[in-house]
Amino acid sequence: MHKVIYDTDPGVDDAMALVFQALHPQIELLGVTSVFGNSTIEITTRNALYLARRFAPTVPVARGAAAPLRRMAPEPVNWIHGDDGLGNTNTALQSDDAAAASALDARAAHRFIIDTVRALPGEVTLVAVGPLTNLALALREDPEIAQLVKQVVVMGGAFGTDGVNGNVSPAAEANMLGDPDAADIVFGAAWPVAIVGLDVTERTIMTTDYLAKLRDEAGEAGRFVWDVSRHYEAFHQSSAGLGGIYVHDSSAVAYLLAPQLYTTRSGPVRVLTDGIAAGHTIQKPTAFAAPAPDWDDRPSCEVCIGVEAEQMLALYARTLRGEV
Ligand SMILES: [Ca+2]
Repeated sequence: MHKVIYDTDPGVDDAMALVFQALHPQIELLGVTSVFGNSTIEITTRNALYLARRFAPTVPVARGAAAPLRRMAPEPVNWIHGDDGLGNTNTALQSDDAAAASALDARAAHRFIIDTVRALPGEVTLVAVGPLTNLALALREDPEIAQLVKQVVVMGGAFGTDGVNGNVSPAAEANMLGDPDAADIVFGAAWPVAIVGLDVTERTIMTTDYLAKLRDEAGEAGRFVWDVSRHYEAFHQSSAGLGGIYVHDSSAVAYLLAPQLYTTRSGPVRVLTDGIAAGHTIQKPTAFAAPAPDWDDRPSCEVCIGVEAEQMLALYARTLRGEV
């Protein structure tokens, strides 16, 4: 059983990954923490509340950071996730905002993370699929939590294994550029970190046929995933000519549930924090012989460099159909 805090900036693929976690019997969601990223903190928090209420009704939601540690908040990427952050379905907009706000946990997200980790030492996994600001703030306020967290699984980064180094700039993946300082802090802390980046998420594609099958065979969750992904799929079609969508955030959940589906490479990871390549992730693989002082004193991370994509997609579909 995995006890999970889901740190997220919903976001279409965030929503699809929340459904995945809510329906998988080996995941116990302890909380959902919001962060700016795909949209403003107001919209991502509203979406997190909506998603939790609909798919994980007893799970608390805590509002997180509105901006990165040292930068301006990025503009919402409405052309990818829709004006409402959920593919222009406007489902969350129709919810009762007053009731939703009163359901928010009183604590800030980073405080919620600290309290939950301290209450369950060694048991909590952080699945982080947005900019890593909340995790960095938690470390800053209570550095000892690094020793108390079971595992951190991050969706983010790109390590160039297929020649891909980014998606929002030629050098950076979106969550890394969202807060490069926070990412460099999180990858440098003494907790076990696995990084699920574009090297595997862009090799895992939900085709239109796959999504249509979910719609027809996976009940309410399948219909929701279909509806919420229409605008997102149109973006993938127009920008990459893809007949489907890349599987970003749900890949972090799949790694947690089935790490055997992923090939990983060990070694410390740095994130460039300034300049034209800000947000660029660079690992020093353990096998790399030359000294590299900026990496060598940092803990090793597991970076995903290969995936059994068909098996990942089958796991997601089985989970939504209630067959796990
Ligand atoms: Ca996300």
